[in-house]
Amino acid sequence: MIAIAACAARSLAVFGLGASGLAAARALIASGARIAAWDDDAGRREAARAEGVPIEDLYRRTWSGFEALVLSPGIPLTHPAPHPVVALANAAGCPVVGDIELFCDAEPAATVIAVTGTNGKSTTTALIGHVLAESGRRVQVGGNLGTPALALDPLPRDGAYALELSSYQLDLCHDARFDVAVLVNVSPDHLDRHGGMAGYVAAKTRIFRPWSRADAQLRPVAQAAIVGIDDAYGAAIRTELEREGARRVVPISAARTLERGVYVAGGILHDATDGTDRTVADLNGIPTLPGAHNWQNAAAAYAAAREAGTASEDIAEAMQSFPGLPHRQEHLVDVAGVRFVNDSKATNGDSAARALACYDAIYWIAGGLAKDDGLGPAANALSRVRRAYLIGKAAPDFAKALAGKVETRMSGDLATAVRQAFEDARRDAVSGAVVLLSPACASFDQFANFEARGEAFRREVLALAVKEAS
Ligand code: UMA
Repeated sequence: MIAIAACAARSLAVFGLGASGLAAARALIASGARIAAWDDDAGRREAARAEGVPIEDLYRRTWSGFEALVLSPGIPLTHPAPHPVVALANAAGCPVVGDIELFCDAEPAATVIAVTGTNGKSTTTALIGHVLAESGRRVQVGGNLGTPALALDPLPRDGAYALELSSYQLDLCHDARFDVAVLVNVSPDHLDRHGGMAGYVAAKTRIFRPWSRADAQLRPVAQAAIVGIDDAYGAAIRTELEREGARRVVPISAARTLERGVYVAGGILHDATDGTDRTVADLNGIPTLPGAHNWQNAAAAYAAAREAGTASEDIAEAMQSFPGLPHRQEHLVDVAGVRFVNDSKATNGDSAARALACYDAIYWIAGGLAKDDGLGPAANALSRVRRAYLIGKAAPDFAKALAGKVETRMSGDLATAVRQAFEDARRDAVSGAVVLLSPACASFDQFANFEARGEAFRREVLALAVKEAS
């Protein structure tokens, strides 16, 4: 747990007692803050009360005594409308902050590497953590990825934190600063929450807020900005950062060679950060980093690890043993020549399109709760899809969008989709057949979250494997 000395004896409201809110409440109590916490869910309140978190109804409290509201990232801050508790804080002139702001208030001595982006930020963060750990560094990995930032262990100056930050978390950052800040890519996502693309991009760019000159001199490494420039948003942000000149800027690309920066061409990772092009690693043989989108993640992770002081050769070697992450193009098992891949984390069309580019004969399970742009880029990435198995609320709309492009089946639920996709793949007997769960949708119509959806897929697939083996 991170101690936040700056919060000792401060009076704070904490709203939301899920993973991040509870971690914040624990860290604040341990740091000597006076807190009043609340959650709309009675079960969450009781669980927190049972471990000693002071519970008070924040809808009925006088707000003048609070110095800040610590808000959980999933609770609406500004759009579509501020949550009523946020409105109470705003009316009382009480600043609204998140757990990442508190983490930075704790002034961690170690290097803080923060990673954001629309897609690939979890993989990039995990890869950075893996590379640093393999090179002998003490490292803690968390944030949006899973372990809340305030639940991580304190680290000495030569350690490093790798934090995945969502746009929700960045929206709640005001003075938070990070040593190495990484933006992997930007494409439309979470637009309802940020009031449109401008709000989303503004939240993402908060990751690059520079240290003051005096503070920068006290940090363990020089401040750096790693920016993916394969999309127009990232390219514009890079230009702006270079114009500002506060951070060293390292552009990265998986789409073109760069005279200066880190790029991947044909799966070969190149480091040209100082203007001299050096070949660093061959990514083609790393099974946990398939596809060009993972080249982008690897380039970002490489650049971040370099800026954090890791040697090129050590990074290249450690990448080879990256174990990958669950629910992100996770190879589960091969049954009767059919490969099953769990990409439940693909909650938008952009992410699904990236997975659809990686396999040759795809039996594609898609659907759930669609985003505003429906299938988005996935609707044009169908050349290797042999059939689509549609589930959840989005199924009728996706069937219309795919009509005339690819044959679809209205599977309805995941278990049916797995069964139908396997039967078809086995009957077709083409080489390289893959049953791919890459839904291009949120999961909330049928599952608690994408992890639950991925675990349900895993259970269905393993049951099928057992049945086939018996
Ligand atoms: N709540 C209320 N009132 C409301 C809404 C929610 O009281 O109107 C309460 C809920 O009852 C619950 C709590 O708020 O107890 C949930 O807070 P939360 O949604 O912020 O979730 P946490 O459990 O704190 O998890 C958060 C991140 N969740 C979100 O941003 C939605 C987790 O990211 C993250 O792993 C965790 O902190 C630790 O840092 C998940 C996520 O889905 C994976 N992230 C989004 C994404 O990746 O797209 C941004």
